Amino acid sequence: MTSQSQSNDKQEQLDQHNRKDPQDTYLTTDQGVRVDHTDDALTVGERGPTLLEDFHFREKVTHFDHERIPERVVHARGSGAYGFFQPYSDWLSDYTVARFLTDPQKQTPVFTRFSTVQGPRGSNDTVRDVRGFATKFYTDQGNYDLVANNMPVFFIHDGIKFPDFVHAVKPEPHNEIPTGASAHDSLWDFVQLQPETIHMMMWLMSDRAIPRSYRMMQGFGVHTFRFVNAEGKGTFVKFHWKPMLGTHSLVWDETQKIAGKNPDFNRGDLWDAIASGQYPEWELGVQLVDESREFDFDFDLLDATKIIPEEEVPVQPVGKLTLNRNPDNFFAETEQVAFHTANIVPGIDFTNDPLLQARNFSYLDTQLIRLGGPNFAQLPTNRPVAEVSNNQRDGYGQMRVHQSRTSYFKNSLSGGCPVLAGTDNGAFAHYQEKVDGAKIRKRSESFQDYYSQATLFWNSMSDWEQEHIVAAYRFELGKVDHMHVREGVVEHLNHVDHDLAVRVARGIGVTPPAEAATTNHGRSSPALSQTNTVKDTIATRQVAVLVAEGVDAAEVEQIRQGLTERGAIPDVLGLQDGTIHSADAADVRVDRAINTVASVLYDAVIVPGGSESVNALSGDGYAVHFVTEAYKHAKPIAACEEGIALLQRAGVGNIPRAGSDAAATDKGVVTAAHTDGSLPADFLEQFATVLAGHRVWERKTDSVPA
Ligand code: HDE
Repeated sequence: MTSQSQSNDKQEQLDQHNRKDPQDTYLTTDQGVRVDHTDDALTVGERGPTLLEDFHFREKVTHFDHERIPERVVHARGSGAYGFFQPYSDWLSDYTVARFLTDPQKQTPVFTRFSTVQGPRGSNDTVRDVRGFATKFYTDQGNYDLVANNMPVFFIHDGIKFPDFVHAVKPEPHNEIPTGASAHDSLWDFVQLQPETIHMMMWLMSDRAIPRSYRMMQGFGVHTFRFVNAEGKGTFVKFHWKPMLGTHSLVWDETQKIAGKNPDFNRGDLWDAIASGQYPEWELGVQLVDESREFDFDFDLLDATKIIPEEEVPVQPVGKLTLNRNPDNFFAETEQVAFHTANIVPGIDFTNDPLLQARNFSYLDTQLIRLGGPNFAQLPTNRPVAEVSNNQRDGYGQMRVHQSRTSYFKNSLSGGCPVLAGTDNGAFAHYQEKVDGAKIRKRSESFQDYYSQATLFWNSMSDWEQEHIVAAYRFELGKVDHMHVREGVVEHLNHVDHDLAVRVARGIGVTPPAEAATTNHGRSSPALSQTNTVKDTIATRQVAVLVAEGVDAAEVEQIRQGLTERGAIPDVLGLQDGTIHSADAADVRVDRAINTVASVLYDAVIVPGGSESVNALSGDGYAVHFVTEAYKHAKPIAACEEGIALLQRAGVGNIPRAGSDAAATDKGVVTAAHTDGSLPADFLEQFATVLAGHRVWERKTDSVPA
């Protein structure tokens, strides 16, 4: 049952109708007949054939045989949670009649599912890929789905190309390789032949494609949608989700190692944060554009390969999304949830963005095959809290028992029910847009600028972000067998930025272009850089504290407490699990043995003092590698007194120590000497400041062997 703090209309509906706890029940067949034996089938004698009349065996195995449904054709691997959305105020009511966005008293229940795109259900979490961020709002006016991604643009601008794009990015058809990766010939062949992909490819090669956590990534509705107010006036709108913990990413080498050490890294992270009460939160923001300004931009608002730079149209905060409840059952809830861009409510409407128009067809269509028939809206996670009443009947899996002898409109036999509503009692009214034109297959000229915004993105990146982008292009294109494909991509990059093209070309055996194909316009949008994200919290950061017999117990306790108070999660890792002892025989609880984890699963490392402990750790290859690898991945590292020796052993450079030149030391390496048996007061504060910045990007680690 739902706890009081998580209770809302949706949870009460699930409590009443759908949750099933096996506590205090007998094992039965699907027909409710109690079963006394389920380990041996009914056979003729102890060694004879199995009998057809064993209804329990046949039902059990038949059910099992049918337990798989088609996975999503894209976004197959995902993870979801329930929560609520609450607006800050009613300021949006001038623009939209959607009450869930305008009533600050109202908490609207939601279900959000995050996903990767390319890989199958069983693939790794930390692949280079776009992440889905789909939210179903169970509003009083019906379900509204905001089916978003963590990147604000898309690969193509017309949905008719979507099957081509997906076929190109998915594992290649002859050998079904690679899984969960875009580094292969067919994707890059598609890219070099479809330059509208280039802006999105910049995002995909950036660190946005390897988020540290679903809780630390932005979400974007991508398309220009439309708000409609009480007077029927429309306003263009772009939706943004901003994570309260900031937008942070992993390092590419790290992601590949995590894929082996913990393929469920992002899914587990979401689950654990919610289970421990550290609820993830995002702020919903909107960019609003008056319809009179439709043609005021140097790109087309209907082109989903373009952003509206935040510096041109600010993102205005609307309210907050909080996820506070994990599902009870992955299949029933997360696998069966069905999103659809056309699930909209009064106050929100579409535009003629050709990508959006195609999606409005695709999502309903795909649910019919995936969920096996037209009644999937009755499944528990999909069911609206708003009343549903219509003349749609029958079909596979009909759960309702409709009463009355009519299932048609108009009728007189059932008093005309269900009756039509008007806008005064909440009916949806389509926005009245005048459209006039010839039937043609031709995309507007205003969609044809493929490079300007790719250049804007590149110009907005800090040095370290640009380095990561160049390295990503080199890695991906370095996996492409066909040289003409590599060359084709470099040619496009030369339209984005000459320096970018030259740097990529040099790494992949392509002759660098002699001169720029287009002059870089020099504009940038600081909001696009992760350098400018939230950096004032260490909440939920995982910190490894390395210990062995003889560790300074007081320090471990101080570290544990200091980090926990700041919302971080210390994990005390020992050479073995259980309880160990300090030099003065105090007990130290080890959370887990170091060889069951790896540095790539943590955000930072601390080595407390204690000579015996540090000697033992320094003699253990796994512990030494742990520190070296964390250093390589630009993570904050701290050591107390004797612990500094482990950093030296691990090859950590520029360690700050008494007498060392402060300017030459590594800002991300924090050290402390004991003062009166305890850590200096500012030690953890200094460490927390570095950790809040996520990584120490200015650290040069190319020569670190890990
Ligand atoms: Fe999707 N997309 N998509 N997509 N998409 C699906 O629907 C599709 C696009 C997105 O957690 C499918 O239920 C077309 C943009 C998310 O269940 C399918 C086009 C954006 C999810 C489909 C796009 C998205 C999907 C597969 C181009 C970001 C996962 C299974 C016209 C704004 C939802 C399903 C979940 C899933 C079609 C482009 C986001 C086949 C045809 C742009 C987050 O219907």
